[in-house]
Amino acid sequence: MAQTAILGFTQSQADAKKFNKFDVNNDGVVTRADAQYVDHNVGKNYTNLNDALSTNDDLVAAELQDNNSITHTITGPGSDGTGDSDFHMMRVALGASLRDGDGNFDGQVNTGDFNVLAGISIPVDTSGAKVILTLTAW
Ligand SMILES: [Ca+2]
Ligand SMILES: [Ca+2]
Repeated sequence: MAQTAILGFTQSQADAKKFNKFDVNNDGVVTRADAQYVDHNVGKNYTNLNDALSTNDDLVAAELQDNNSITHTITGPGSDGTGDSDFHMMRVALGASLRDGDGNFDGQVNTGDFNVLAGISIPVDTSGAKVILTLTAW
């Protein structure tokens, strides 16, 4: 027998309660802000009390694979052995709206991203000299 409604809800009410797990900041849309949310929680584990107390972020929402740890690499150090990572899943969900090298998640790839990736702060070069970077943050 096909189920046409969830007990206590009409189908339209149940549909309205559906959510997209990639909307990790729960603002109703999946954007680069969700990727940034996952990114700044990489390395945390929502079952670790110190990690949970270290942020106001919802670590359960940022952990997309349901394996406790929030990861950003699919192999090697920092990976969880699943062959995927939370950030990679977010990246796939965003597609072309998250560009390679967009380290500050503003939709542009420029010197601002270099500063983020290098962990430094330098003045913007206004001399007209071109800086060509090929960066991949993930
Ligand atoms: Ca969102
Ligand atoms: Ca950027």
